[in-house]
Amino acid sequence: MKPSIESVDFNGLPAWRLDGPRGASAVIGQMGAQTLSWRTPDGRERLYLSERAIFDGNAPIRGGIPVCFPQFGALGALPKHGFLRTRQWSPAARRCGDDYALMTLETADDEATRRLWPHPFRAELTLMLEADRIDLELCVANTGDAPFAFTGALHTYLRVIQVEDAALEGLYGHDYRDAGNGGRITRDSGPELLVDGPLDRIYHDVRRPQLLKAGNHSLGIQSQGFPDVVVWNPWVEGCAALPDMPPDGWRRMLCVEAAAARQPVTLEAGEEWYGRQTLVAL
Ligand code: TA6
Repeated sequence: MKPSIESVDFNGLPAWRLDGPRGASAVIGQMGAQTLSWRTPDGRERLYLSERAIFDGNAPIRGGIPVCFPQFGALGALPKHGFLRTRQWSPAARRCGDDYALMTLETADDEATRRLWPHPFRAELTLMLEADRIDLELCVANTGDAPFAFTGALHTYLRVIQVEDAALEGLYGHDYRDAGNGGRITRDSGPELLVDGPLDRIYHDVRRPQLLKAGNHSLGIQSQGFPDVVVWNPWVEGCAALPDMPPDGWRRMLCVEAAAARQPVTLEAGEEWYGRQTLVAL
């Protein structure tokens, strides 16, 4: 079957389904331009989406790949993770070739965003699906006549069978801000990161790719433009405090996020910025 893109209903919300080569597929929602599913040709779902995620068109959706902008987390006065993840985006481009399907959604400032954040901007999110790989690219343009600064992330929820058996390579030797330890800056000193408790870390200036080893289903993770990598797992108690997660949800996910969090990005008037995260099934 040739790659194609069609409009679908996803838990009652408008979305697009991308069918890629060799049976790969992805779903991207209109709300938040959030990638909600990515299946590789082996039929395996690679993203975690909570069974208790809320699809009311207003609340952030727990799982997939939320787009956080213009604020990462609670690092400022805006709503947590900014306001793009709950906005309705518009389709801007779609293209299919023999070995890919690509969809771009866009959004821009309006009265509602300017009430929260007074800057004119345009944002585009492009999802490109290939057989064993997805690329997500966020492009932000400053359409005003004064500079602005932002933080943000592609808040990727990766699905794992059992997080205690997973290991993340590639962060060795990097400093991270440990939100679980009062924001202390710590240097990672293990060749691989194992998850055996709550994790909420911002790794700084990561230039190497990461490798998530989860059973015999490994995933390569690479980013460009985003200097930081955030690793998050709420573990048992943290998960219990999240009403939109099932009690064992923590076990099925690990967030490995491409982020610009430590240092805000400054965009001059008329300038554009790009950040990309690539996931490759190995
Ligand atoms: O990226 C990690 C993080 O900032 C954590 O601190 C955690 O709260 C998570 O994001 C989820 O945030 P949310 O607002 O979606 O519940």
